Formats: sequence, structure tokens, C-alpha cells
Amino acid sequence: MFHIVKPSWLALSVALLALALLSCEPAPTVTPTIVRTSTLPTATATPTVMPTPMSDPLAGSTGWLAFVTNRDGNDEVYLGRIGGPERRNLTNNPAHDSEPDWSPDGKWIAFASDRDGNWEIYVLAVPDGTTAAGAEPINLTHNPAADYAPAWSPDGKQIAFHSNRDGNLEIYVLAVPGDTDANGSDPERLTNHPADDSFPTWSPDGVQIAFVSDRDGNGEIYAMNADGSDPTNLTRNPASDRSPDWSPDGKLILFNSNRQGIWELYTLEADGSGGPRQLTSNLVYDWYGAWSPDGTQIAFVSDRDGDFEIHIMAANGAHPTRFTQNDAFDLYPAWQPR
Ligand SMILES: [Ca+2]
Ligand SMILES: [Ca+2]
Ligand SMILES: [Ca+2]
Ligand SMILES: [Ca+2]
Repeated sequence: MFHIVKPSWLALSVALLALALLSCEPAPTVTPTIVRTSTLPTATATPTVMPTPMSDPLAGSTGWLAFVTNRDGNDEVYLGRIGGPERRNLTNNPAHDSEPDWSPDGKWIAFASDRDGNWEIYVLAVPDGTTAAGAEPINLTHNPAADYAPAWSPDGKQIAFHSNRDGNLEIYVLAVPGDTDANGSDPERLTNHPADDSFPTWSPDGVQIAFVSDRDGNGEIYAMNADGSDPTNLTRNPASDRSPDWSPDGKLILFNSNRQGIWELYTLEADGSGGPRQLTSNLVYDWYGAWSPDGTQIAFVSDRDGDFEIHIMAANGAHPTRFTQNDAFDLYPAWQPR
């Protein structure tokens, strides 16, 4: 595991090539630039499990999907209309802009950017599903460390994120400032372990936070109380388990794992009961899943057609449909709330 605060694309590519050759896992604090190797078949497009007949999952869908793309030459947060062709560059900044997450009322997007020289958490107003001309993001963290992976609490009052400000990745939470206090509060640390703890996601009732922890020597999905107490390992598997997203009904946690030798998407019972259910099955990368607000669909990232695109499938893995289509990397989908 390594952490690069300000990635050099060449260094990052070389490092990630080495990681891919070692069947290792993605670094949590950088945008994953995956260098393809001959060991990964391209464009196999094997059908996923449970191909039950159903209509196009995008038919009748509305709203916006936030995602990250480098189609303009650097990472930007985009909005794409679900079921329509509109794509809007929200950030439009030469720095890296990544990891979007919506406020529960759908009026703001939190994201991470290194525009001030290191990763910070920003929020940007998107009152009508798009930003007003000239609107500027507000920086909520002011720390030379890498602050990344914002996750808005269900009541809209807090943003959880991960940071290495105390020497290794820990989960923190900050209070979202009101209109008169735009500087953000001092974040509160929720985890305290020398191993990396990263990528928080809230339970929909706000009582718990799931996250990735490397404290057992490999990535596991943990859940803890929102005050940081009682961290519990939910996956307990020697493979790498990453990128949790809590389902809207609170019952499932979506995550990706390489336990089958390649990254696939799974769900597990949020209470830790039962075994994980596999949603994708093919010889390509499927990861970074995000639930739709009604829990019937999942947006995710796959390189099944040769480069990383956002796809949308039914929540049981059926009928994956491509949402982006270009030669760039499209990553980190986040569904607009209803
Ligand atoms: Ca950018
Ligand atoms: Ca920072
Ligand atoms: Ca830690
Ligand atoms: Ca594991």
C-alpha cells in the first residue's frame, strides 16, 4: 500500500502497473489510473450473473449522476443526465477533482480537489442539478495532508472523509458550516489505528459509518457507530474488500472485492449475517458501485469494453448498460438524491 498526495501521472502509471502485475489493489488516496496489462483480457463482455429478462434499466430514469472523468485532460467532476445525453463539467479546473458525493437535499456536491497543492474537501452549490455560472467551490478543510473521499451524512449536517493528517489514513467528520460560517470546523477523528482506514459511507439512519480498514492486513469492510465506537469487521476475507456504499434501505452494503481473483461487485448484509452475494462475474474490473436513491439500480465502473466506463445495472446485477462511452477514464459514480 502506498499513498501519493500529489500524483505525477508518469510515476502513478508506473506504480500502478507494478500493482496490477502483482495482482494488488488500488491505492485509496489517488485516482486509480489503471495501466492495462496483457494478463487482463479486453472486451470480453461476458454476461453477468442472473441475466433475468427486464427492460432497459435506464428507461424512464431521471436525475443526474455525478462522476469523475479525465476526458478534458485532467480529472473533473461531471454531471450526466440519466437517460439523456447531457454531460456537464462542474469543476473545470486544471487540478485533480474527484470523489463526488451529493448532499441529501441534492443542492450541493462535495468533492476532493488538490487545487491548492494538496487534497482538500470542497462543496459546490448545484441548486438545479447544475451549478450557476461563476459559482466557486468552498474549501472545508485547510490542512496540508490529503483529505479525500467525502461522504455527506443523511441529515446533511456533517461530512465524513479520510485523511492522513495524523500520519496514516483515518476517518474524520466535519460539521457542514452554515451560510455565515464558510470556513468549516475542526474535523473530529473517528478512527484511531496505525493501519489505514478510508472511504466512509453512512448508514441511511445516520447511526453507523462503514469504511475500508487495512488493520487486518488486507482490505476489509468495517462498520462503526457514527461516534467512532465499536468498529466491526463485516467481511473477514483474506482478499481485498473495498469501496463500500450503504443501500438506501439500510440492509445491504455494496462493495468490491478481488476474492475471485479479479475485482467484482458484491453485497453483504449490513448486520454481518450471511455470506456476500456476487453481482458481477467476468474477467474484467467491476468496482466503485453506487446505489440509486430507490435502491433498484447500481451505477458502477467497469472496463468490460476496454477502458473504464460508468455502467448502470439492476440491483441484482442484471442488464448492465453503459452510461459513458469514450476513451477516457470515467470513475466514482454518485447518484443524485430524490
Ligand atoms: Ca480538474
Ligand atoms: Ca489537505
Ligand atoms: Ca488508521
Ligand atoms: Ca478482506
